[in-house]
Amino acid sequence: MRVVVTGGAGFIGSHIVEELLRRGASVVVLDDFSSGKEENLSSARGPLEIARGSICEPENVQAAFRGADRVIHLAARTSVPRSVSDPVETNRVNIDGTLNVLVGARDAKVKRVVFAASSSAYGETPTLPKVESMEAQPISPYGVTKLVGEIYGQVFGRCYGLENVSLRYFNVFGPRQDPSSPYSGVLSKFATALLEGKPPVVFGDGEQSRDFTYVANVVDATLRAAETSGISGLVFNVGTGARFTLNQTLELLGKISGRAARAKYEAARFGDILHSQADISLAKQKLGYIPSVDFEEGLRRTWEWYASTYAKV
Ligand code: UD2
Repeated sequence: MRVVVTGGAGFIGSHIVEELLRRGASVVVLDDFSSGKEENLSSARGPLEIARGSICEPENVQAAFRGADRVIHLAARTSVPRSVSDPVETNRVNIDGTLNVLVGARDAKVKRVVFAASSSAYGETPTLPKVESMEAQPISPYGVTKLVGEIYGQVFGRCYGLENVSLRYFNVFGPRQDPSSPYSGVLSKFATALLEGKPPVVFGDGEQSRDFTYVANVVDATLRAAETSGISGLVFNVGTGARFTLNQTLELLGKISGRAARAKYEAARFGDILHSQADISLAKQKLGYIPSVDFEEGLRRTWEWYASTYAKV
């Protein structure tokens, strides 16, 4: 089995690549290294090719997809606030780039494309938990691009018979999440703040909540979506079904790390949603997905990784 992972040098992608190799697949990573890093793949062992290039160039996509059985499409501009400040760039990569991926997959007769969609498709709908049958109401350009990616996939299924599955990831966290941008995931920020002996910054009162999903669960769901038959055209939530507030999270992290985790509270971030929580019944039923690493265990593993990686520098 030959699998292309676009964005395979990124945080989530590199974990997927490692697991594919572990299961005996040969893997091609297509990545422009704009946010991906070579060191993310340094512990990957097995038949791995790295194609350096952007999905925005159709030639890169064509070359990488030759002979592929599956494509797992993660390459994207992933920041919500950045999409607000530069919607054109996010659109170019996330929509035009995804279209190139779908055309390339169709032409290379790829069996299936698994698309990394996002919980941001739900936007501000107040109902919890979020179910796939709810109306999508994205409130950021990023959310729009991810929703369009789902629809494009489904349309390629209809028009060209290309199998496609979309996964709405909910707040993924774990080792290798890059803490260096102001838009980095909150848990990477919290962990590195504690290591630096600085107070973690909380935007708002800290009572907002998220369905924080440890990356190993996301890898498991993604590989199930690549393999399970009879699910083409479907969209699945990939979360844990639980939610934790930032205040609860800091308390847990303080306990795990043994460090004082007293927050510095700042003004709420514009455009933030208050609560997010996935209903994962559909993924359970159709993919047999059951999150195997709960939040506390995920947080412990994540802390250990940041402590060993960032303590050295
Ligand atoms: C996540 C995803 C995004 C999209 C979205 C869907 C990440 C990094 N982003 O955005 O891609 O799928 O979900 O809704 O996973 N916060 C702090 N202090 C900090 C950083 C953040 O208090 O230093 C707050 C932030 O204001 C928000 C919460 O923590 O209320 C989570 O922020 P985030 O950037 O980790 O993720 P989110 O939910 O905005």
